[in-house]
Amino acid sequence: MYAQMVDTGVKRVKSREEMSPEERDFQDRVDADIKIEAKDWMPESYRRTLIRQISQHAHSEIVGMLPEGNWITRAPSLKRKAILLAKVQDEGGHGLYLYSAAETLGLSREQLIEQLHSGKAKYSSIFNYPSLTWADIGAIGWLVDGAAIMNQVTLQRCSYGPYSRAMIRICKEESFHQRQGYDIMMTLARGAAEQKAMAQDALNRWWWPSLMMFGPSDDQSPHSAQSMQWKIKLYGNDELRQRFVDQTVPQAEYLDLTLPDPDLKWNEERGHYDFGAIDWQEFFHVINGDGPCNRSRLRARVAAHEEGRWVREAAVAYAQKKTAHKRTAA
Ligand code: BYC
Repeated sequence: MYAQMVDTGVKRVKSREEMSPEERDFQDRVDADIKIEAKDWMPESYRRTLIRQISQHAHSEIVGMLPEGNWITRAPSLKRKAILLAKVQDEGGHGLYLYSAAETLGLSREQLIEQLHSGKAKYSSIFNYPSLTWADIGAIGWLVDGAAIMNQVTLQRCSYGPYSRAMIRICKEESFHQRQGYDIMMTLARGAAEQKAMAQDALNRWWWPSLMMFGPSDDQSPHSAQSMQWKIKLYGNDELRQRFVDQTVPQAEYLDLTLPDPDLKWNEERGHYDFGAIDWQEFFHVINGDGPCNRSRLRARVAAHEEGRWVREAAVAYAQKKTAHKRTAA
């Protein structure tokens, strides 16, 4: 059943015969769609893969607050400002659920944050691009949240209970986020010529990085085969990317905007859109720390953490005071 697979990261998936009895039992539970919980036995590499993926996801949520936070003070109306504030706050909340899910696997929040700040842990490539105009806030909501949902809806059914439950809540909020982005794009696309041009320019800049969010092609993805065997991932990167393209093309048509890909066309035989080649060199530059905003994003996160230190210390001091007070009263 589990064919031996070799991929570029040379991570081979174990055949059933190669598994230990514990690993076989574990795989049987995964295959039967029984959720794995924090205290259950799990292979060490399952635990490590989850910590990597969930913490990368958590970091993406809080780093993702930065490009949008950039426009809170410059939103074009009070209504848009209130909506954007709520969205950015939601992303912080998503980070919180995800850090909590990662903590169930044995690492503390401080350790996870330290991995982000030291550059050891990745976060989504997409947040290393700048948000230059108000239309970028529309494009981020429409495309970035749209790509995120495409991936996350499937993660609601992943094998690890705490991650799957966090995703259910996150997905509900993400679909609002996507609609607010599309609403901004619709307003701009139906507005003055300058507004429509601004929307087109944002689409031109965010389209390809959004496709890169799904990760390298399956034949270049070292983790996919194992993660799919363990149902940490339900689908490969290419399948989700294709679904996103198929979903987004009609939405762009409705806006009367043009996707920046001359090779994009409907393929009757496949029943999908064909699309042009992704610049993987750019992707690998970005995930290796050399994107347009990598350094400033990390600087901003580290500064926010330092500036918030007194709040964390005050909360701990207050909790200790309360406990001491209860003890004396008892
Ligand atoms: N960016 O073997 P692969 C959001 C890395 S935020 C950076 O395919 P995997 C939102 C990958 O980590 C959405 N790195 O890996 C927030 C690995 O490197 P390492 C975030 C990437 O894990 C605010 C290497 O490339 N969503 O919703 O099987 C505002 C090989 O890749 C990326 C999630 O995090 C990337 N795009 O699959 C608005 C979803 N892609 O770790 C919106 C959860 C790949 O070996 N994560 N890499 O050094 C996943 O589903 C999977 O981790 C991925 C990658 C599909 C992203």
